[in-house]
Amino acid sequence: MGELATEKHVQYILSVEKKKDDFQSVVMEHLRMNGAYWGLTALDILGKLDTVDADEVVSWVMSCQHESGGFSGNVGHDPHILYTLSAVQVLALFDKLDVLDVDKVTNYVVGLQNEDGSFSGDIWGEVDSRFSYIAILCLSLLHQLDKINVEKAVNFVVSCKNMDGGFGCTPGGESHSGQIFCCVGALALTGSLHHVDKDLLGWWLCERQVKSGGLNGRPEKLPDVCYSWWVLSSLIMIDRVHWISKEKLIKFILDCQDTENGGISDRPDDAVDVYHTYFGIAGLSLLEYPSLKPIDPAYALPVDVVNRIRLGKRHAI
Ligand code: GRG
Ligand code: ZN
Repeated sequence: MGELATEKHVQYILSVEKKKDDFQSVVMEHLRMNGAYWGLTALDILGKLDTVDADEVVSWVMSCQHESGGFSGNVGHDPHILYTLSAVQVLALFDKLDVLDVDKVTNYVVGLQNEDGSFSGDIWGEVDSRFSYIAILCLSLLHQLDKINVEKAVNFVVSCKNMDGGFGCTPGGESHSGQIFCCVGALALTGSLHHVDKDLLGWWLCERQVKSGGLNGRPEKLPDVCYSWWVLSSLIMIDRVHWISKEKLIKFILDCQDTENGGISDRPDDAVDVYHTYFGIAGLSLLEYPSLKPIDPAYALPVDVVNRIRLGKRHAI
């Protein structure tokens, strides 16, 4: 089995962060904030965040904030809760949360909670359990979770639970590993994991491992490196990670590397991108691959960053 081509991946991520006008950058323009979170978190897990100019990143992030308090995917675009979380996470990576007007960001997120406890993604009102997780994580990072109705938020997430133990994007929606990560994460962050049937969900999740060792997102679908994050982090949060073969999954992720030019793809021999590079490296971190910083499965940030934030709260009290 090959090894993780750490140095190549660092070079690949740095080159993507710099290139502003190639094809991938053009299609990614509107979600550059998410891209920044993926690339920078991957660099941090690899122990190479110091190769980036923190001030430059922080000032670009802040130039994406709107009057409403929310952040957009890039300068001049519309704000959305998806980009607001990425902005907060990037600032957390650099230990720069203090540049934020916390009340302003908090008010933006609080304003997106609906009467039934669910969250809309932006002013247009789309509701999805992804946004519940994002709102809860964002406010947890800012120590402002008490500003929303947590009980109602949890009830909405629980209402997205299905007979198979999984979760969908809204009540009645088909179980999908991505939504399961969001719902389990939201329940973990609010101390509500007792709502999960761990054996039933663990069974559904471990069945996502296919012959090649990779994980798929739903029954009958192809394996994809990003599910090494969505499925694996969920299994860890419910203490059932020993139900899959870690060795086989490590091999699948390593087989998806471009060992010549760096980067990781969704499946072996496909084209690499920064999204799958991040989730491949984050998956390996969850699998305790050597020399990688451990990542927290619920916060989706390196454990040392999460500890720094938790410690900050204790000092504030
Ligand atoms: C902080 C890590 C982090 C996330 C923020 C945006 C978000 C919260 C979570 C997204 C969860 C999600 C729905 C992930 C799934 C993404 C994905 C690969 C969707 C593809 O779905 P299909 O149906 O593909 O196109 P399959 O694999 O089912 O064929
Ligand atoms: Zn994918």
